[in-house]
Amino acid sequence: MELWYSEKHNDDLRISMRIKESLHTERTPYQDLAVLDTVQYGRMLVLDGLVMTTEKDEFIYHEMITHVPLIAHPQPERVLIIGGGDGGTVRETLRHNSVKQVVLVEIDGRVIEAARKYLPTISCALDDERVDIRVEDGIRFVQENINAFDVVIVDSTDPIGPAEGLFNREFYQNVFHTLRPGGLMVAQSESPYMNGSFIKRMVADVGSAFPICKLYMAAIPTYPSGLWCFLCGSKEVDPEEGCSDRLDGKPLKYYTRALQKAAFQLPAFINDIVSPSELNNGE
Ligand code: SPD
Repeated sequence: MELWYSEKHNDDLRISMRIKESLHTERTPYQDLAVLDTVQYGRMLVLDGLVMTTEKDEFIYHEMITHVPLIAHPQPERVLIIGGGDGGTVRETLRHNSVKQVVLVEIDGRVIEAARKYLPTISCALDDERVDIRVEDGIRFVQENINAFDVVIVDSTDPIGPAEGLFNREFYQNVFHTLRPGGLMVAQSESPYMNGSFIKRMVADVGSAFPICKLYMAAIPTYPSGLWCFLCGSKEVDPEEGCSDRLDGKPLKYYTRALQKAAFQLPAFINDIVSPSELNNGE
């Protein structure tokens, strides 16, 4: 008998993947968690019925959410990751030799435990001595830690359930204050096909907290529509730029130095959703 995972993207659209085996399912205090072994994408972490990451395509999301802000910063030493309990963003952050400490604030400790057990290629850097893991609420963490980080990466789930409070103006203002002078943040910001009005609101909220607000994209096959956005808020540096050789020789599979700028070139339909005057792209 064939076993299929089916994810509902809206009332008229679902995507399905054939699975070899269900490795783990549980209800954590925050969400439904599953690890499935798929034929096409290898092992896959699913939270509340939505794909978070898979062994085969995780490199795209994790490299792009990490290296764009870290290369834009001239000397990132302290990095805060909110969410990201699977460890992929931690792994990429530690490729930057300038980084002295990574604080991972994940509200759901079960995500970390499941990733350690079932997704070793993604969670492999969680035990690095530079990593400080806190199982707590990222919303409160940024309220209580002022002027503490060079880069903040909001590697959250979708804006429903436990991550809802990571997508509003007050949260971005607190992220601004948790950053040191010259710091910048990036937040995963959903699909421009499926969530255009949500992205527009997010741009308004980040743009009200940061003087520089830029949107960039990557193609991620297992996320709804396959096209994904990331939103950057920066105090000072232009996230399209960056001149570090920190990544030279590292075994990357998606990010290139040319993409640092190219990822910010938006197609016309996104410019129709968020007009260039609402963003600083290309300035
Ligand atoms: N719709 C999926 C959005 C998931 C974004 N976060 C993924 C976490 C991977 N570290």
